[in-house]
Amino acid sequence: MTTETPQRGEETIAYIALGSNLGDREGTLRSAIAALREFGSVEAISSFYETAPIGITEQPNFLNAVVALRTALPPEELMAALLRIEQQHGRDRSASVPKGPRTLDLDLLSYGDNVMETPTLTLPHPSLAERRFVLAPLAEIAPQWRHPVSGKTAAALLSELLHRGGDSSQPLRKIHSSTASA
Ligand code: PH2
Ligand code: MG
Ligand code: MG
Repeated sequence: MTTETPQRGEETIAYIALGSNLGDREGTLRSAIAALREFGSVEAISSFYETAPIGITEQPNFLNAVVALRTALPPEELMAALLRIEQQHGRDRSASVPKGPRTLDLDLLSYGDNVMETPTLTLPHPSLAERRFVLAPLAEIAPQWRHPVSGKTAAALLSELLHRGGDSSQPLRKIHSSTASA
């Protein structure tokens, strides 16, 4: 019941996480948000958060953000569009280390209430609840958003993560969304 893919033409809110830690990070995020407008309407843009790298820590700091996109594209097609936008911004998956530095990373966090797992797409994003660099901007634009499996809000997930000690991606600097918006 929560897993139905909408009919073509029906619109759904998708949340997309953006990250960049190579080149003109802010310019890249702005340009990626502009590119998303081809696939729907951008309803909200978080601040841009400067964050320390998680995982491989020997890489530059990231600039992270989350946007809400109202779209009629089905989830697999939206995911394919995100990969194309990554490529258009210099992302070369064949020549780079997994979880390493990248000009642009676009992760589909959620697509309405969809819960699905295919070889190319897992919804909601499996590590969403573990990453402060995702939850902080998500909770900024959609504190009442609910995880379709746990039923917890973005605000609750962020506060739980912080109570567990968080991770090392606490915001180092925030570029306000009014100045960050594309
Ligand atoms: N993305 C990763 C690995 N580590 N760390 C931060 N702070 N921000 C990211 O977007 C990020 C990361 C792989 O996608
Ligand atoms: Mg990622
Ligand atoms: Mg990714």
